[in-house]
Amino acid sequence: SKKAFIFDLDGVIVDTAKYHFMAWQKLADSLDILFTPEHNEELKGVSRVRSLEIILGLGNVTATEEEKQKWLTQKNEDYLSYIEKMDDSEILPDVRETLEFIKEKGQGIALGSASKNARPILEKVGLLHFFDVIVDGNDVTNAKPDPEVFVRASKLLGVSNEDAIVFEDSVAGIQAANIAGMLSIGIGEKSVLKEAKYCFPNFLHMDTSFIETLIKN
Ligand code: G16
Ligand code: MG
Repeated sequence: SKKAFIFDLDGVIVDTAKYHFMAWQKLADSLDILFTPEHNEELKGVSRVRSLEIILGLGNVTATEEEKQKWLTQKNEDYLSYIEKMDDSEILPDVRETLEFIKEKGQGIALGSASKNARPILEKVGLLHFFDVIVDGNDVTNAKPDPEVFVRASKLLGVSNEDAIVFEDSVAGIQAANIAGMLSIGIGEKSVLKEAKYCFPNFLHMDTSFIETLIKN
């Protein structure tokens, strides 16, 4: 039967984590909060609002709703300015080839991202046309590890959860896939993505024969 291949965006398709980090660091600096690359690990796959809460927590900063809104807007404006010049050189290794292979095999392809900026990013790097379905931060109310984003994607592809395969770089995302009963494939370090059914450092390490097996099973 047809499978649903669901891709996370940040950290799987493109490395936008560095731009998120730059924008959050600028905000943290302005609030005198120490925010390091190590702290940034906690923000992977996490929504914008939740990310701000984590950063404010690091500095024990309390704020009004109005202030928080202002900072969220500021962060996103900075982020948008950093990604403005993004192009296809920022696609992670072998991602395009993997998408092409899955497409040739007639399988469903979806994006399942927490980001509200997912569409313009896919457009900038020239990968938008591969996706039959896009579910992003604008469509869901519950953030990963809640499986809402992936469940919605497989439903839109007309595929059951059992026939869905999720590529994820975050712990929260792997948990979301597992909770939904989907096959979780970690892209990153096995020591971090312990709960993933399979794990690869990147798509260069994933043979097309592995994807063929996923389609057949
Ligand atoms: C991405 C990033 C997160 C970011 C979130 C929201 O998720 O991993 O760090 O906070 O999107 O992004 P935005 O502020 O653009 O709405 P994913 O699910 O693509 O890895
Ligand atoms: Mg991610």
